[in-house]
Amino acid sequence: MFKKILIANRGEIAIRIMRACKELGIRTVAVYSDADKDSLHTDVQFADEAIHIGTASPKESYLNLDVLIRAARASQADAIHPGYGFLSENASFAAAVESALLIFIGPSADSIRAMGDKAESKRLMKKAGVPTVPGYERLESEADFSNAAQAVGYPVLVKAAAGGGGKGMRVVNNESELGELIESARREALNAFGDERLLIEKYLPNAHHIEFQVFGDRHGHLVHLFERECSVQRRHQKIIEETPSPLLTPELRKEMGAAAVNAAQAVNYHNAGTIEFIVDPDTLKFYFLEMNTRLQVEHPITELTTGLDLVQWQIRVAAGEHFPYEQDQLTQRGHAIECRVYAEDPANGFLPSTGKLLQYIEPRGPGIRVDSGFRAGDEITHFYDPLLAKLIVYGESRELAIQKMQAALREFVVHGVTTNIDFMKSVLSHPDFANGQVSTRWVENDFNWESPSEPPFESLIAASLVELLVPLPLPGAASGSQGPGSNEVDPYSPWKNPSGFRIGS
Ligand code: MV4
Repeated sequence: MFKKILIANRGEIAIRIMRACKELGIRTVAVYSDADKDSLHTDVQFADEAIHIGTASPKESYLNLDVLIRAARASQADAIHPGYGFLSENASFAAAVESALLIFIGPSADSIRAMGDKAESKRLMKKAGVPTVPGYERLESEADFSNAAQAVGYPVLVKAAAGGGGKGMRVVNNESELGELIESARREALNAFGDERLLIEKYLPNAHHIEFQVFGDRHGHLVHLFERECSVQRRHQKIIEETPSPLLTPELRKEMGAAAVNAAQAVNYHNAGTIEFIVDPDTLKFYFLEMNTRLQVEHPITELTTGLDLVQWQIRVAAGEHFPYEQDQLTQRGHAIECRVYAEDPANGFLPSTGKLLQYIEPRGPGIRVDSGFRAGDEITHFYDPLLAKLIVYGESRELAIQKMQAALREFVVHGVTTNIDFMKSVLSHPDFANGQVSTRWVENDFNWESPSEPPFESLIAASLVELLVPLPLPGAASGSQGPGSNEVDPYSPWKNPSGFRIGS
């Protein structure tokens, strides 16, 4: 097993990975930029060492391959965990890590490369018998595009061949729009990926986004860990994820799971990965979209319903261990939901909200998990993702999980920055959500949110002052008393003496 792992990331995911390392008895190396000098992920309670890697600009720190590999070497780490985002899906980074005789905790550089190109991965999937959306690749002339669109039938979707995540994507409703939208999609694709190749697909307007977690070891054993329903999203930013998906039947789940395993096997996949599908709710047909060759933000809901620690297993299989469970030994139990608490203002076009976290109290209780990289007093800056915390709950059923999430959101206290907490409460209490009838367009097209009217600014100031300045008394304790038990005739009361130990008998 590894003795020391460098975590090439920041915030909540760096902390999540460090917790797994501690549990496995592995030492941890944090890295940080100028902006993260005092960030929680560098704290001694999580990291054994912390290495400064550059300026606040990601290009000069968390995206700098050379500096990260040098830091791993200098600290004598055996392996690097990339987390999600940053360099996690950069095939050159994975290759450079291995060239430096370190272990990349993730798939091979070849798997990352094969799945990185959408046109290429789509061709691979078709060959492997994984359903893909009807469409055409390798289009050159205007006539090629026009014929392809005609053949699949409008509306069509124009996508960038090089990348994913919705960049360079255009819905084309009829022939007259085609030329212009191809031009703008080309420009955007060239800008984002340095590659202007496009493909055309049949557009599925009411699709659900359902992804399957896959997991493989280095010995060719590969399973799926069921699905996550991620349709509640806005501008390709996910907001709420849950598992199981309310849309899937046991038969469809089995079929999609088998397709996900096939997809991953086609690129000799090992470690954690995710196969994204869209599902047409009318026909219940499913189609491969892309593969994310990394751990995902929403992995905790899979952990809560399967009972597995995905990050621990990522580390263990990277070190060469066998993944010990067969597909038929793996089960889903209960229901889990994740809400992404963002520092943003839903009433103002979801603009990021920056500032000092004046007050920050996470909800607690049975079945509640909070993954966050912040504590009260921290500064939320514009340099990085505005994700404040992931609130994850487990309930025996979907209804109970929704109720628990509602209560937990009400308990979450954040002062100093604006958050989407009220927005999410409102989504969770919408009948469409209760019925599980939410497609990827729902938040933007069908959900009309009105922010609750705010209390006057003066009362907010007064309330904040009270919270900051007035010390809270112990419940039931008059000032100067011996504590809550002092009136009782309990000879074992810890209040009998200041140390809490009994003196004599
Ligand atoms: C689609 C689609 C409908 N039809 N393809 C969005 C990002 C990229 N992963 C592909 N995406 C989509 N492809 C066809 N043929 C709808 C989406 C889509 C989407 C997919 C997953 C999650 C959120 C989404 C939001 C809008 C559109």
